[in-house]
Amino acid sequence: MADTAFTNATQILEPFKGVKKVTIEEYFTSGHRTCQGCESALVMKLMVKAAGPRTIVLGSTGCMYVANTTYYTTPWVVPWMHTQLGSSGSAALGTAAGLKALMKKGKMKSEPINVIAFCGDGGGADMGLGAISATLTHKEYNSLILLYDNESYANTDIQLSGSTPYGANTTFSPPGSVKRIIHTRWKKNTAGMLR
Ligand SMILES: Cc1ncc(C[n+]2csc(CCOP(=O)(O)OP(=O)(O)O)c2C)c(N)n1
Ligand code: SF4
Ligand SMILES: [Mg+2]
Repeated sequence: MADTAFTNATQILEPFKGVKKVTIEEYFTSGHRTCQGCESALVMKLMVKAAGPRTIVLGSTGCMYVANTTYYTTPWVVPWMHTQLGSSGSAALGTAAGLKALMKKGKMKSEPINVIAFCGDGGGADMGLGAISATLTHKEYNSLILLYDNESYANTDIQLSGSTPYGANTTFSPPGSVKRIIHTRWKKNTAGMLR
């Protein structure tokens, strides 16, 4: 039976005003093997705290997939799915469209569910830029794409990405005694391009 109450609504989330107001519930918890002090893991932890429990997370290949889902372990408390390196946009759109269809047909309760697809800078600023661009053209589906930018292809040993800043020392741009600066491109303005 079709659900006539379907509205395709977005969740209204109140911002945490101050560190003491941040919820103690964890939706990204222990069980990962990121480097100590990993900033990208902190992004995941805080992102899903802000989004709340009615959230589906999709993650493209990279550190936040590989180090977070070592065989038979995961820190994700909310539903999570891996997607291919360049397909965070497609995964977000497909999931949002799937939820919309199921809710419209009355096959699941009609309620706002956050669909958040994350990607690294290699996955989002380089490889998956086209898919993200296409997803942004579909206003009829609710999804969010979060690019965590560690300014390199970190998971495969810190190679240059389009997001790597000028002069950075990476495995593809090691400084030497003859040439101190190997990487001479400026960082890509991904958010600006997409806007
Ligand atoms: C199509 C494809 N090409 C290459 C790889 C190998 N690969 C796995 S993770 C990764 C690095 C991804 O970098 P980024 O998206 O910036 O995420 P980070 O590892 O920095 O978190 C690469 C190149 C892959 N998995 N798929
Ligand atoms: S290499 Fe990967 S796991 Fe380590 S700090 Fe960087 S993003 Fe985190
Ligand atoms: Mg990266």
